Amino acid sequence: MALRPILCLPDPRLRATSENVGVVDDEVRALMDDMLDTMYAAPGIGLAAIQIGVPKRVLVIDLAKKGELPTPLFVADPEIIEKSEELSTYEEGCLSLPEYFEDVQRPARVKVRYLDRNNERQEIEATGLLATCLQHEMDHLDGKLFIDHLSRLKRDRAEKKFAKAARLGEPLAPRGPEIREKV
Ligand code: K1U
Ligand code: ZN
Repeated sequence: MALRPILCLPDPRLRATSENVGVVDDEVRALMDDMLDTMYAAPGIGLAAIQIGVPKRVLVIDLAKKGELPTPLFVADPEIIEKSEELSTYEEGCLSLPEYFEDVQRPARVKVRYLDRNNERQEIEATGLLATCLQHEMDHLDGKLFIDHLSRLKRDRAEKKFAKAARLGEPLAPRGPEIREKV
């Protein structure tokens, strides 16, 4: 197990498009394990490989709350094969944009095909926070951040805030938002 540093905006590597792994072998499993440890330590509920500087289409998610049994989801080479017309709104955060939270609207339900930790093909139908988190992490694999779903004004403001923090070397500590769906 190893904890890896998480890249923060404006690191240009966050804008890279990640490559499929093709097969989940021991090397990918070791990456998944490091990602899970890094995500738990942050703490967060999801992490994409590019956030630790590895441009592979791999992500991990665990929505279990403090005190609940861990329920990690290991995902490689995911594809959205269905998405709903219906949208839902969550306040999103990102470990690569510490202390920044905004409402984002996305499809309320998605069906995703992927390879699991044992290299087996799986399909998952997700709603609620899991659907949001899967889409957020899959965006990272295409170099997309949740601020790209906001208005130009909000996105520019966020980019300036993080550029300034990087210039000043400000430590922006990761923090969890109050996760709830907007009704
Ligand atoms: O950086 C990431 O991609 C992870 C991100 C995932 C996410 C959060 C909210 C909506 C969509 C996707 C996070 O984990 S931010 C931190 C966070 O949400 C959290 C931290 C501690 C406890 C609970 C939540
Ligand atoms: Zn993120």
